[in-house]
Amino acid sequence: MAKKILSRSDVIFEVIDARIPFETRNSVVESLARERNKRLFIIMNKVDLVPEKFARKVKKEIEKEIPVVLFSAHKGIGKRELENLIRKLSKENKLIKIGVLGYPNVGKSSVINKLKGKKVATTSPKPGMTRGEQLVKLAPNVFLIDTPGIITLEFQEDLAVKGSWIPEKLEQPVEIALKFLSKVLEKRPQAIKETYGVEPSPDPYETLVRIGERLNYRISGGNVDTERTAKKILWDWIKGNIKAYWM
Ligand SMILES: Nc1nc2c(ncn2[C@@H]2O[C@H](COP(=O)(O)OP(=O)(O)OP(=O)(O)O)[C@@H](O)[C@H]2O)c(=O)[nH]1
Ligand SMILES: [Mg+2]
Repeated sequence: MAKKILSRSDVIFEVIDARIPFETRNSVVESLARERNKRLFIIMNKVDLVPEKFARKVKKEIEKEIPVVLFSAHKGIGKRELENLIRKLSKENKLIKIGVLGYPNVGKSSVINKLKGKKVATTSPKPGMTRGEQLVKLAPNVFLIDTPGIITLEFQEDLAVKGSWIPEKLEQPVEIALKFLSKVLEKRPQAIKETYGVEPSPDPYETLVRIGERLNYRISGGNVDTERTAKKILWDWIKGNIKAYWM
């Protein structure tokens, strides 16, 4: 499907999640764009969830290779800049189709809705919302193509940390939440306190238990329901409730 959409697009917008910009750069999208000689731009969405300084630093780094627009579909940041870019691109072609691609849940449909100025594409915190492709007319000669998220061949745990996987569908949510927590503990432990009001422990498992106690998620007998806690943590990450980010 990625190949089909790529060959039909004149330009590619690769949407990434500003919190985990490098992890959400999609190697399938980037290599296909390169192979087929398509102009590629990175839309770094959800910049409302990271400090401006961090976003600028990432932009500078990625722009060694690919132009980047800092964007927030929620706050409207970067809308003007992206509109100008599209206008410029559309002057070069009579008719222009822009394929909007990227991992699940990075906000592809939300970016399209923001540009369109109304809700034309369905969005949801649930990864895998967009199923088929959808052509959205932005101007008489400009079309955006909304697409389902593209995942690459990688471990389920890595996809889960990218927010590309529905937590309920994970085989081992606890292990995956621990992997995610260890990343947060390394990069921005205060996010745990901010979100859950508990002190993080250097040990991810202990941190998970503290969060479960605070949420009062228990199994019969009184112990913490680690599985339910794990899923809640992963959902909070997907929903942008945990303010962590890393390069
Ligand atoms: N904080 C924040 N959340 C956003 C932003 N853009 C999208 N989201 C949220 O991210 C989630 C996914 O958005 P979608 O637009 O459905 O993402 P998508 O890439 O189309 O997802 P799939 O169709 O599942 O691949 C939703 O809960 C959105 O509300 C943004 O700029 N900031
Ligand atoms: Mg979508």
